[in-house]
Amino acid sequence: MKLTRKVKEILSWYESDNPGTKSNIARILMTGKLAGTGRMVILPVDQGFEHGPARSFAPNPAGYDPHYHFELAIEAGLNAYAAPLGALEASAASFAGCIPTILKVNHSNSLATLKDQAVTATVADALRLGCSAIGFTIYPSSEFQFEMIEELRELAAEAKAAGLAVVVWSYPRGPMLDKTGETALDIAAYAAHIAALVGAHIIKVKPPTAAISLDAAKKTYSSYPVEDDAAARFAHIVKACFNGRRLVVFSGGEAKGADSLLNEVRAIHAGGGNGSIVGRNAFQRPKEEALKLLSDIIDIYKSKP
Ligand code: FBP
Repeated sequence: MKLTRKVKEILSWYESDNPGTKSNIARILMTGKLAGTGRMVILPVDQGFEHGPARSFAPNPAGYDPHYHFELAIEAGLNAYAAPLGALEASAASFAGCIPTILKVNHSNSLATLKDQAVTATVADALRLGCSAIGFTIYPSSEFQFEMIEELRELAAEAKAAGLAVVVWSYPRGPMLDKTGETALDIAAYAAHIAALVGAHIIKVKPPTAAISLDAAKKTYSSYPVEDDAAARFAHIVKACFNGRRLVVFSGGEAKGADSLLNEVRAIHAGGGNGSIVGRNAFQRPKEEALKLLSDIIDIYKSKP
C-alpha cells in the first residue's frame, strides 16, 4: 500500500512513535472510502455498556448482534470500528482483518452515581484480537480524573511499546460542571489539550458550543474571542490539539435529524477537524438509512473544505 502525501505528513507529526504504532495509525487512515485523505469516520459501539442494551439497540434491534456493527462499518467504508472486549471477541473470527479495530479498554455504566470508569481490557487483549489501537475514556473534572489519567498513562505506555495507537475519549464531567459546562468551548478545548498532553494519537471530544464555562478562562476568551461560528469553534479545538499536530475527531451524540448532523460535519470539515466518530446516529437507524447518512458524511469529508 502506497501512503498518500497527506498520510505521510500526518505520520511525521508523531515524532517519537515506533514503526508499529505508525503502521497502525496509517492502517486507520488508509482504510475505507476516506483512505488517504487525512479525514476519518469511525463507528463506536460501546453505548450498550454506557447506556444499557435497550436504550442503545431497541430503535434498531439488529444492533443487539455484535456482527451487525462490523458489517455496517465495513459496508459503509469507514476507517475503523471501536468496541468493548466482549463485542470484539464475539465477532473476532468472522471479521479478522476486515477493518481496523479499536479496543475500548475502560467503561462506565448508567448504574453508577460517580463519574469513573473500570478498566475492562488489556493491551494483550488488543494484540490478541488484532486491534490497531486501544481506546480510553477520561473524564476531566471528575472526582476520579487523576486516577483515570494515571491509568491511561500506564496503558498508553504499554500500548505504544507494543506498536499500537492510542485513542482518547476526553469527556469533561463531574461536580463542578453542569450540562452546559460539559460541552462549553473552553472546557472542550481544555479536555482535548489534556488528551494531547497525555500522549493520545487520536483525540475524541464532543462538538463544542459557544458557552464559556470556567470563570478563570472568561477574561481570556473575552480578550481573545473565538468567532461565533461552529467552524471557528472546531478550529479552536484543532488548535488545542497541538495546533493540528494531533488527529481530532468529534462524536455524533444522541440520534438526531440527518440535516443537523450533516451541518455539524460541514463545520468540522471547514474548521480542520479530522473527522467524526458516529455511533447512535448510525446504528440506531435502519441499515439502509444509516448507510445513506454515512455516505453523505463521507462525501462532505471528501469535498474541498
Ligand atoms: P455517539 O455518536 O453515539 O454519541 O457515540 C460516541 C460516544 O463517545 C460513545 O463512544 C459513547 O458510548 C457515547 O458517546 C457516550 O455518550 P454520553 O456521553 O452521551 O453518555
